[in-house]
Amino acid sequence: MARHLITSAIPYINGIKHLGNLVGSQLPADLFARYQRGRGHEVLFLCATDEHGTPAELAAAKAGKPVPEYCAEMHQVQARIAEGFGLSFDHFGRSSSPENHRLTQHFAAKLYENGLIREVSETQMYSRADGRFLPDRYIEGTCPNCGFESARGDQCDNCTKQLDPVDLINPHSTISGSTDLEMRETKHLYLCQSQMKDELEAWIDSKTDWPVLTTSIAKKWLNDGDGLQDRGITRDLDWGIPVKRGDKDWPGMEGKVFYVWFDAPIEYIACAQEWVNAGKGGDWARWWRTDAGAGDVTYTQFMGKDNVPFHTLSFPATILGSGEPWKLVDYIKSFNYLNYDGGQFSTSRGRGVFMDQALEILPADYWRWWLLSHAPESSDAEFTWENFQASVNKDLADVLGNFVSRVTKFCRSKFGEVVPEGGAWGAQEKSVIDELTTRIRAYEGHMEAMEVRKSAGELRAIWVAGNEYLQEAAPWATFKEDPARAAAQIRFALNLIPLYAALSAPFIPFTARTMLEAMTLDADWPGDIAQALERMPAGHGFAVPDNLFAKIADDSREDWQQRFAGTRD
Ligand code: B3M
Ligand code: ZN
Repeated sequence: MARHLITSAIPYINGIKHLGNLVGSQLPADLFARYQRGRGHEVLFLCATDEHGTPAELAAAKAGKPVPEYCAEMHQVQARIAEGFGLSFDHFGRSSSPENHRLTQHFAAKLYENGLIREVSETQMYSRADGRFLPDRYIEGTCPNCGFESARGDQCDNCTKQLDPVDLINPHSTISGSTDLEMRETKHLYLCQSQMKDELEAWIDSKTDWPVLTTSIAKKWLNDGDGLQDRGITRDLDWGIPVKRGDKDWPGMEGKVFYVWFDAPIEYIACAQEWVNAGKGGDWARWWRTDAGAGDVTYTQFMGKDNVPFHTLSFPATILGSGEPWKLVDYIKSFNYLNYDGGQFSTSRGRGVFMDQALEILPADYWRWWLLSHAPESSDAEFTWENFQASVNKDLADVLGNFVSRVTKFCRSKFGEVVPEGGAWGAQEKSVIDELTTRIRAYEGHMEAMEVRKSAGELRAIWVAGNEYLQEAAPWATFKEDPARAAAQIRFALNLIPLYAALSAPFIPFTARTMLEAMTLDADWPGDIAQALERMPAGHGFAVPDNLFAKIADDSREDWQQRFAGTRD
């Protein structure tokens, strides 16, 4: 049994995420976690809300609530929606947890002891109109790298370059719009990433199996300009983790907090501690400390491409720089963007489908299937309602749903709700077993490699094989001349249902459960396929499930297209 530590990028607390966010990290991470559990491996799957920084402050202000109260509420909301989508986190933590406070302050102390933090007196943008220093996100201006006009102070959304606010051309305050900004002196801590460049580069070079998307972004920022830049890790904000050296005050840093991107990845570790403290697990260290058994853990991270620099450079710099035996990530699966109907998803403009709305209109599995089978892996992908409708109606309703419905209903009408006898498999069944064996082994290969679209394609082909069998065997015709042979055909087809459920569960867990419940079986990953198709012998009782999927009508599609064109709140 292998051990898999899996984390999804932790979503910002500042509102409900859209489907593009979902498919870029949490959903494929869930697919992989469910698959590895299905194969019988030990999995710890963690996610959390990212609660610090200006996004949280801004959203709380907009909601008219104190930040802690806003975060506590939004965490609940996000947790409920995650559950609705079947995201099977072992724990859904909070980056504002006491565990993360302690651990973040601990890392800062270690980095300081190791000479990797320096204090920098710098001048920073102060807004006279707003009466405060402006953190990165409260400043917008033109990106010096690509010329994009709405680049934020911390990163350009257009070219992904990590920025410092002072780099921006024509900066203005996003609170008041004021350009009456002045540079004032303030002291901050910098993480000396540049000192670790060689170590980081060697580590990234050793990851020859990583997706090109991940390594190309890492390499780009590793060698950007003069090379890896030192990064400011503190901010003049009220909300966040107070800057301390372990539990000791940090002279000169009073009233400052750590930068959200410093503490957010540390939450991956703190989340395992929260998981233990919530009474769900016994030992976090065997997942995270190589001196406590984490040496044999395979750690995989999932994230959108804009998060890659922080996970390939900044967070590893924190881990390596601590000089302590923390587990480093083994594999980073990153994603491109999902666009929405001819444009971009936009949280600020309410354009596109958000996670709560998606669940209001259709069951989670419809979305899971479409999103995963169209995951933006090799390039950006686009959601269109036509494509979504076609994919749900064809793959789910016509292929899988129809198969289950025809087989179970035909059996009920001719043999009752028990698996009929009817003798041994013939040539037709054996050829399906051969095809399925090849396809299922290919499916496993794609799932191991986290090739999401290829996995979906193979799974669809596995479903199609069942439909084709049914079409060719035509038990309804066979029944007239040779009822025993028809019984064997139906026994074979019925046995495909629990097989399909086990294989499909990572993609469509709710439907898989319905299928298994109808067959009164538990999921069992198929080893030998011929054997797997003997799980339900003659006499095994089952129930005809309700239709697994309803087709999407043109009317509904058009309604939704209108409704989600933009203007949420
Ligand atoms: N919250 C950004 C995002 O949700 C950020 C990820 C943090 S991962 C440690 O895309
Ligand atoms: Zn740019």
